[in-house]
Amino acid sequence: MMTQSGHVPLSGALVERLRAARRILLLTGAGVSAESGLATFRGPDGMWEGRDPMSLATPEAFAEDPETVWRFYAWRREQAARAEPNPAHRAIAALQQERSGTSLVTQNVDGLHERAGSPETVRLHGSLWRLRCTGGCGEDEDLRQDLGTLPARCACGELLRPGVVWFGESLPQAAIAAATAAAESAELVIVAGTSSVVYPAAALPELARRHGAYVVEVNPEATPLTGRVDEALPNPAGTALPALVRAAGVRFEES
Ligand code: BJW
Ligand code: ZN
Repeated sequence: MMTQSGHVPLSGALVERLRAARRILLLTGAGVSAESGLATFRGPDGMWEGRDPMSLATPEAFAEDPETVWRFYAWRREQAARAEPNPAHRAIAALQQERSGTSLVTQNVDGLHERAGSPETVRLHGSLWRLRCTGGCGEDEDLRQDLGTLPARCACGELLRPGVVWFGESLPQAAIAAATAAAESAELVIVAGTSSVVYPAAALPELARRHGAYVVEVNPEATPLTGRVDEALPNPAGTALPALVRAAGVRFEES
C-alpha cells in the first residue's frame, strides 16, 4: 500500500517504520545542499575554473600548489556563507528536535545542517570553516572571516590548511566511532544526496543493514547503493525529506 505525502509516494512499510522507529540515522551528502545553490562534487555543475574538484581535494594538490587549492576553498567558503539552508536541512533538524533517538551523520563541510538548527551533527569530512596549521604549532581555529592574501598563513609563519578531510587522510576518530555506533543501532537509515562512492561513509548503510536496519535512499539519480537498499526514492531531498519527516508524525512548516 502506498501513501501519498506531497508528491512523494511512500510505501506502507516505510511509513510504519517512520512512525515506530526509535533510532533513525540520516546520512547526508552534497546533494542535500544542491537546492541551496551549492555545487555537488561529481555533478555536471561541479567544475571549478575548468578543474575537477576531486583533483583539488588531495594532500598532494595542496603540497604542489597551495595557492590554487586555497582559492578553491576560499570560493567554497564564500558560496557556503551566501547559501541558506533548504527544506531538507530544516526537515532533518525538526526530526532531530522531536525524536531524541535521531542521529545525523554528514559528509558535508558547508555548515548548513548546523545553521538549520540541527542540535548535533557528526561531521565525517570536517568543516570549511576550520583552519589548521601545517607547521605543528597546534593552531586549529574556527574562522568565518575573509582570509586575505592566499595561501592563508598561521601567526607562526607556516601555511594554514582547510580543516577538511582529503583523500588518503584519516577521518576524525570520534566522528567515525559515532557514525559506526549509530549505524549499528539504527532501525531506519535515510541516505540522502550522496553518490555513495567515497569510503568509509559509503560503507555505513551496508553496516546498518547487516545489523537489521531498513535502508532508504533519497537521490534523483541511481548510485552504487540503489540496488542494495530496501527502498529508493528518486526525489530531490528538498521534497523527499519534508515528506518523510511529516510521515514520521513530526509537524514541519516549510518556511
Ligand atoms: C541530489 C540532489 C538533490 C543532486 N537531492 N540528491 C574502500 C574502498 C575503496 C577506496 C577506499 C576505501 N576506503 C578508503 C578508500 C580511499 C578513499 C575513497 O573512498 N576512494 C574512493 C573514491 C574510491 N577514501 C579516503 O581516502 C578517506 N580516507 C580514509 O579512508 O582513510 C583511511 C584510508 C586511506 C587510504 C586508503 C585506505 C584507507 C577520506 C575521504 C575524504 C573525502 N573528502 C572529500 C573532500 C572533503 C573536502 C571538501 O569538501 O572539499 O569529501 S571528497 C568529496 O566526496 C567530499 C564529499 O564529502 C565526498 C562525497 O561526495 P558526495 O557528498 O556523495 O557528493 P557527490 O557530488 O559525489 O554526489 C552528490 C549526489 O547528490 C549525486 O548522487 C546526485 O545525484 C545527488 N543529488 N541533487 C538529492 N536535490
Ligand atoms: Zn602555526
